[in-house]
Amino acid sequence: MKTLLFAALLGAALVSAAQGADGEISFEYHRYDELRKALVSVWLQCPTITRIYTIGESFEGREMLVLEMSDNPGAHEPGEPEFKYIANMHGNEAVGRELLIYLAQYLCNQYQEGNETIVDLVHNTRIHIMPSMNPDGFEKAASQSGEIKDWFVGRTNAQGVDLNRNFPDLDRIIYVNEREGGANNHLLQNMKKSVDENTKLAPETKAVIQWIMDIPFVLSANLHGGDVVANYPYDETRTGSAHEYSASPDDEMFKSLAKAYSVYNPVMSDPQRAPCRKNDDDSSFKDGITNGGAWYSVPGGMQDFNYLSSNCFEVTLELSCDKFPSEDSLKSYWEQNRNSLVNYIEQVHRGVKGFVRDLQGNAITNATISVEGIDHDITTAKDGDYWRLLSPGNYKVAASAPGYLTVIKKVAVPHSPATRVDFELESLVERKEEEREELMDWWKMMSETLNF
Ligand code: GEM
Ligand code: ZN
Repeated sequence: MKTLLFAALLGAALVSAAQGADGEISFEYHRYDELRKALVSVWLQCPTITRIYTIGESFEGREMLVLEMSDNPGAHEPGEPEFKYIANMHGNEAVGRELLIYLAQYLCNQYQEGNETIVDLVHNTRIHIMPSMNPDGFEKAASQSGEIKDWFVGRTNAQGVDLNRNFPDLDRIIYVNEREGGANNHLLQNMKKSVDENTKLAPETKAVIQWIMDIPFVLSANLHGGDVVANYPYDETRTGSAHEYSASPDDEMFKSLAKAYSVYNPVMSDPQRAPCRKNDDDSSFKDGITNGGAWYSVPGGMQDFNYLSSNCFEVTLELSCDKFPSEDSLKSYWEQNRNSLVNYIEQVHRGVKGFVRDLQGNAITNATISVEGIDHDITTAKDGDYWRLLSPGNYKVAASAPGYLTVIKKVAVPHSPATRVDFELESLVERKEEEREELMDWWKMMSETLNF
């Protein structure tokens, strides 16, 4: 992933950086070039805590830009969780795209003003913000003349692929594994080659898969439009039926995550809210949240792919009845969603976190963290660091790795912050050596006592 320099844009961006410094956010739509400029001006305004990079290119060659925000941009800090927001996967769903630009500006402004919540968040989290996963679709949708946009134009990428149906369908695999036994996590592990060679995967999908594989994301959200609800896994039903509650092993936590978003959005959480359209079936919506399968089954979606291929928990946020509302409504969408967007990032600091090391203090990468009663393991990252999101309660948490003795610990988890639990694993080779020495000592003692 390369850092962009944007030398040509500096002049224009410096002007907007100066405007941004007084905390002003301009609530307007950003076409591709304007999106680039807006991100660059955040970078110029907050250079010590931001970085811009691209994860790849769209089919038509537009960059898939990410603004990273952290006290140490460009690096994973051992023990610090990583978070991502992705919007505009459906190019015609424009609200999320704009909200993420405003969020980047807001976080930068608030950081500079010393807002303690934001300063803490930026110091303790690595936040990645991608306003547009489908820049080609957006340009197509935005270039329609007039205020009213077609419901579908620009939804797919430039090849006509619906990116939220284009991910490897890992739900099908997990449902077989649930019945017949098999891995309960990281299901892409032996399929990486087939992803690289798969011609059905759009370039945008491939870039995001690679991104998910490269960075130890803990939590994310995928911003959509067309309804108002926070949707959580699983998205695809077990039986193939069109509507059926499809709980994941982390159903409790996912409900809590979805609520952490909906509760601060007064429209989403309004029990009196009328459906977006008269004939919509919102019967699965409660407290502004819904299980994906209960709403309608989605195979090949990005949300479940995150959970089943990596350690990342993702929810899907539907933010507006209109997919491409008029520009003068953008400010009110920001006001509805601002606290939710910040509160949702904070959820990354829940559950249990820590390090898994050997007795010499060396990191154990790829160790398994399992929680009794939850059939979904997560794994340690490069430095042996892990983050296991959990709702409040008492748990037995085990750390294991091939060649080591498993350690199990009892942990009490409050609502937040995350409880720190480190594990030291003894290698089986060392254990065998110890046992051999003990046996030798015993034998020596016995032979001396009995005077052999
Ligand atoms: C969605 S995704 C959100 C809903 N998920 C489920 N399981 N119903 C899509 O991709 O169809 C809606 C959208 O396009 O925004
Ligand atoms: Zn969508």
